[in-house]
Amino acid sequence: MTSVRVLVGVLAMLLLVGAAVGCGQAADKSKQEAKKKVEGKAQQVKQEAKKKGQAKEQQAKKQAKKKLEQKKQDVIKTVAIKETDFKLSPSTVTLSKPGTYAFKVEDDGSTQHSLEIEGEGVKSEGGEDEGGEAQLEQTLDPGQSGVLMVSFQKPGTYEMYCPVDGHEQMGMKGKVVVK
Ligand SMILES: [Cu+2]
Repeated sequence: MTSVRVLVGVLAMLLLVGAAVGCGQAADKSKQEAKKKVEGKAQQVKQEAKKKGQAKEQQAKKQAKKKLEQKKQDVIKTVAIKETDFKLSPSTVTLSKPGTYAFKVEDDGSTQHSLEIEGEGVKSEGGEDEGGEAQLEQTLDPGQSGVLMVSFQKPGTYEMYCPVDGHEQMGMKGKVVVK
């Protein structure tokens, strides 16, 4: 009888120990799961932040592109003017309507030249602006070119010439007709 009691006692102890170990393992398991959960969430937050950052960057890029396109649209046309010693080519430029135009001026001569356009209604865009005239910011060296942005605010005939000493009198002049 005694041995049976001992056996029961041992079995009961084993069961208890087993339960305790099982409990511990379960606790470990739930700890690990909690850790996994936290890590997973942190990663998710990180990824979302990354996504947000990328979206923001893309939006900024889009806006910059839009702005650039808007600026391009504002310029109705680019007009090429070649300057030689001492002529403007073409010497008459005809534009279909008032608005902003880009004059791409190239010095094809062997001395320095520049370009100025004047008349009531001329507004310089970015260059020197003294009211009624627009002048290329720089004097061009032979082979060099520059862009003069000009806004014509109304139809009319405008003067254009090279403002370098005496060049206008030598023939470096022409006109811009705005329809
Ligand atoms: Cu000149």
